[in-house]
Amino acid sequence: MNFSTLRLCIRRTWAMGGVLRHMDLGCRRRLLPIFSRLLSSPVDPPLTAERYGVSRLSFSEVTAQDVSHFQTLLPGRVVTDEGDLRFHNIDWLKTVRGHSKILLKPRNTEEVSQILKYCNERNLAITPQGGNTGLVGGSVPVFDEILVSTALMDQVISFNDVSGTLVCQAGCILESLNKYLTERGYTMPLDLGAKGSCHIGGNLSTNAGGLRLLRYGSLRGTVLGVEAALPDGSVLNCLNSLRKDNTGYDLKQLFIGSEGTLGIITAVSILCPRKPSAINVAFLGCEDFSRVLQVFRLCKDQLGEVLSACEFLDSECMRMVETHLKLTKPLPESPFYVLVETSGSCAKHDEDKLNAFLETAMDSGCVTTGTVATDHTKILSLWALRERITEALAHDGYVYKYDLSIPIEKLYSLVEELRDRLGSAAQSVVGYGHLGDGNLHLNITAKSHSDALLAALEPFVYEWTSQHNGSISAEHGLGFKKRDHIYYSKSREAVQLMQKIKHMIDPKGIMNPYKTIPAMD
Ligand code: FAD
Ligand code: 2HG
Ligand code: ZN
Repeated sequence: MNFSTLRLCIRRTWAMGGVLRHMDLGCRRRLLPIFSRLLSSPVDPPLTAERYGVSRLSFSEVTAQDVSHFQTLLPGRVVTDEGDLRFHNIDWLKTVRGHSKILLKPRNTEEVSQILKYCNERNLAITPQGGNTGLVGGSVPVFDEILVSTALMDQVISFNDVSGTLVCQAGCILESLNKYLTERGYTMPLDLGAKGSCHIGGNLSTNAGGLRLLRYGSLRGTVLGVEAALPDGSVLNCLNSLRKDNTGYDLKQLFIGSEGTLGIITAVSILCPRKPSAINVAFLGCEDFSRVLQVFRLCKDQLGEVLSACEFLDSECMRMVETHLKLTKPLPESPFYVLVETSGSCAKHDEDKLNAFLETAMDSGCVTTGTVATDHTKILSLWALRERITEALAHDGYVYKYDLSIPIEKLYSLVEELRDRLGSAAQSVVGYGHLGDGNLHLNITAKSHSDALLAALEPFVYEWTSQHNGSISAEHGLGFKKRDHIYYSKSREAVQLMQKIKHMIDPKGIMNPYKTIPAMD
């Protein structure tokens, strides 16, 4: 089938499938966490300590004197009301719950430093919190840790419109930063479904990957500098704006991906690319996963430098977004879908390349159906089918979430094996993710949490991943839920060195305890 025939089919498909819902995605993203909470069960998850049988470490408990100290330090910015704390004690997935009695809202680095110094002296444990969109239980307390929120640290400090270097406070919301940059002809080098709520400090602390990693690389490359308050209250200023700096150890890397266990990131310097002026999205249907892989290979061959994203989802994911979010499938039913995005500076050039790619993909049979969008609203609608899967799954029941790096040729095999293994014990087993990064998001849903289902999943999923030379966390981190599984991806020696680093920077262990790094033997 040539491309003009494809276009015709596409038009017909649009007509048959009905018009995609046009919506203000920005607005929905901002409301996403609130809606999800309102729409799903009002029942809180059990306390983490009870469900997982964790023992509290010997930290001090917050006293009335501590509260009044914080009220003097942060007038009007200390939250102690149980109702107001509820959102902050429960994770986005509603699977873990702590019972912190206090949340602090500093405005600047100095205040964060004062909080940490005081807590360290008093042996009070802390959980740093950004947008609370983390998916591994790292952003909420396990017991009564003091919550330190970056919500009021939301100022842009500087932007250099020649180099594209943005320096900002850690609490800036990702989507707000992107808006700020768009107005100046630039864009953020990362994008994710939680952009309306997550903070840039949270993004760095989890080393978030997201939808643009294929094009712009990981935060380990685009972040130029970090400022962080350490547990003893001292401030580490590595807020560099240089692209090249080979003087000694690169300390900012310690804070990227450390999930709040070493200190609190207070400011960030990040290199931002120019906003591409031409964007196209193709949404394609494939008959099986081997054809999905052929599409990816073809994308790299024929789209090369303009390829900016290559994502995939299976038909179960499509069913989820149709059922729970009422999104409309823009194509006839296919076992797999691939979303290909091109971004560049010359619309004609990119369109020619995309057309040639689509023609080859159709002629070779690796794609059976497809649709293309060049206008902004349609592009957003197609992206919503991929970006909103997490949200749709949250409406399906209790979600067991795995975020795995797997050699690409085996990326989908685990999903198939699990379907056989679990049978009717699971409501749904879905696979989707960042095809271009070799990152599978494997999600299993069930009516409610069940120890038996968990036992069927773990350690099976981790063992399988390790045997296939994968990683048990590609981009979400370890947090509370995956901490003790680190050994599937890291050697004993590597974990021991991490423990030593943690002990050196945080000898009392007050920073986000019970998370990320297993306790020393
Ligand atoms: P939080 O959830 O508040 O915190 C995450 C961790 O970082 C916690 O351990 C916390 O203690 C620590 N932390 C937060 N701020 C600081 C700070 N300033 N200093 C030190 N530690 C801190 N993740 C991806 O990688 N890719 C995706 O594509 C993606 N898509 C998502 C889509 C949806 C709908 C949702 C709900 C989540 C998604 N996530 C994704 C996961 C999540 O959004 C990211 O991990 C995000 O980076 C977390 O940012 P946050 O501000 O919400 O951090
Ligand atoms: C995504 O890529 C996020 O959509 C979330 O990383 C993945 O919910 C998930 O499993
Ligand atoms: Zn992801």
